[in-house]
Order: sequence, then C-alpha cells, then structure tokens
Amino acid sequence: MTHHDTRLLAAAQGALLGTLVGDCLGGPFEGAPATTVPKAHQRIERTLAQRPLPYSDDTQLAVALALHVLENPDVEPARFAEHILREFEPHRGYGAGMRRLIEEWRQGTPPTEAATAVFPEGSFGNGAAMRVAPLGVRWAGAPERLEEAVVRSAELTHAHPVGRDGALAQARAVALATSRGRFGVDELAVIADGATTAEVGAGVSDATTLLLDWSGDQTAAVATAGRRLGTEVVAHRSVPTALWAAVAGGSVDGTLACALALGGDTDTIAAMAVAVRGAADGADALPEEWVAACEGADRVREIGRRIAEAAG
Ligand code: R7I
Ligand code: MG
Repeated sequence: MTHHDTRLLAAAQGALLGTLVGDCLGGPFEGAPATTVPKAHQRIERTLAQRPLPYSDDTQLAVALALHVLENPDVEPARFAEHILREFEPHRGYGAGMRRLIEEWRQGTPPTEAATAVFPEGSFGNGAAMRVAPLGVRWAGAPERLEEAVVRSAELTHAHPVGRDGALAQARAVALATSRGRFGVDELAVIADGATTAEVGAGVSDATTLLLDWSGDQTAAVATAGRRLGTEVVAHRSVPTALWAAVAGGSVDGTLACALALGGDTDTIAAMAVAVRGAADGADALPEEWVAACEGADRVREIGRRIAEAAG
C-alpha cells in the first residue's frame, strides 16, 4: 500500500469507528447534565464495564449512508431511503421526526415529497450531520463533489437549510481531518467560511473564538462551551459543539471526555466529535478496549475499509 492508501484507511476506519465509539459510549448519558472532565473519564470506565454497548440511530444511519455511498457515490436520495429502510430497527432511539418520516415512506409517500411532510421546511435536527462521516472520507479529495453529495444526502431527511448546513460542516470537518491528518482552529476557520447559514456559521465562529481565548482549566472551558454553543439535538446547537470538542479534547480520549462532560445530546455530540478526531488521528488512536466494547465493531471496521478503497 502507498502512504496515501495507508493514511486513507486509517482515516476512514478512524471516522467510522469514531462514530460508533462516540455513539455507544455516549449513549448511556444522553440527556445528562454537564459534569467535570475527570468525572467524564470515570463515566467512560463505568460504561466500559457494561459491555457489550449497543449502538443507536447515529451509527445505524451512518452504516446505511456508507453502504449507499459504496453503490451510489454521488448519493441518490430515493435509493438512500431504501438503504435506511433496510437497516432500520425501531428500538435504536430515532428522533421523533425521523420516526414519522420513515412511517411516511413505508406508507408509500415518495421520499422526495416526504421530506417536508413532518416539518414544513424540513428538519433542522442533527441527524443528517451525525451520520455523514462516510461521505466526508469518500470525497475528502474533492470538495465540490462532497458538497453536492452531502446536500443530496441531507435533503432526504433534513431539508431545512440549518439541518443541511450542519451536515455540510460536519462532512467538511471529516474531509479536512482525512486529507490533512490534523484538526484544529485552522480547519475550523475553513468550515466557518464555508457555512451557508448564519446559525451554523456563527456557531463554528464562536467555537473558534472560545478555543483562541482559552484560559483556565478544561472543565471550566467545557461548561462555557456547553452554554455558548449548546448541547441540543438541533444541528446548529450541536455540530459546532462537537467540532469544538474535537479540537479542545486534543486526543481521542480527551475528545470523548469533553463530549460526555458537556451533557445533553452526548451520544450524538460524541459520535460527531470522535469521528473528526478519529479521521485526523487514525483508527489506531482509538483505544482497542473501547472499540471491542461496541456492538457491531467488526462490521463498521470492514465498511470503513471499503469506503477507503472506494476513495483511493
Ligand atoms: O435529526 P434527527 O435524526 O435526530 C437526531 C437525534 C440524535 O440525538 C439521535 O441520537 C436521536 O436521539 O435524535 O431527528 P429529527 O426528529 O428530524 O430532529 C430531532 C428533533 O429536532 C425533532 O424531534 C424536533 O424536536 C427538533 N426539530 C424541529 N423542531 C421544530 N421545527 C427538528 N426540526 C424541527 C423543526 O423544523
Ligand atoms: Mg443523540
């Protein structure tokens, strides 16, 4: 394998297993109040003892998107809906809007029409962003194709400009982490510049400001970030937060601890943050004990390999 191929494989498996690990380890604390970073590390240890850790809709949808992208690299919304239905299991903790949308598809509403059947302008939940890592890797070397594919993937379920823009920001983060092998404030600046909505653009800019103004300890920084950037299930109040955690954490370990300490939508913020950190640092940076504790790790690792092969 060339150096390029090795790097791509590490980034692809890092991004996909990062999604899985963040989802599985963050899941037990969804809705929890904010806490300190040392307590978050203790939570991680306690959670690992409860293995095997089930994944949720975050991973299920990332797998559905990855399998779709392997067949349709530029994303075909109606076919992507079929992939989602094939993977769908109702007990995975899907968002309320997503559950109703899937019901619409099942009753025969064409997927392209159903997108605005639940929320009139489409959903601005973080669902299109949390699943987008496979696209970020697949099109890491082609920003324009990435943007087109992400928009098509998002409009199926998150047609609202903010839902779409959150997915774009997260996808660009994974793409930059993959192609540059790093993720820091320089990459955040690129993402803030590329935002197409004021909500997501302001969130990512605020995340950058918080990182540049950093003073005091990590726990204080986490508390401030949670308040300012948000920890809710809506895209503009969780994607910037996850990108902040991916930088503030400094490592896979630190990023997961920051994401859990933030509280709120911990599984999804952790899934997004660790996907970015995993793409930058590579799959080997994910503690093997964490990966082995997660349901479906072998399947996700293999799907990561196939995405890397397709991207190479
Ligand atoms: O975005 P989505 O897939 O949810 C993802 C989250 C993650 O945390 C998962 O772990 C899972 O727990 O859910 O699902 P949606 O239902 O599309 O959006 C999530 C929520 O955002 C909705 O249930 C609404 O509460 C809110 N929301 C909106 N509220 C009002 N108007 C999203 N869009 C709108 C809107 O247009
Ligand atoms: Mg969640």
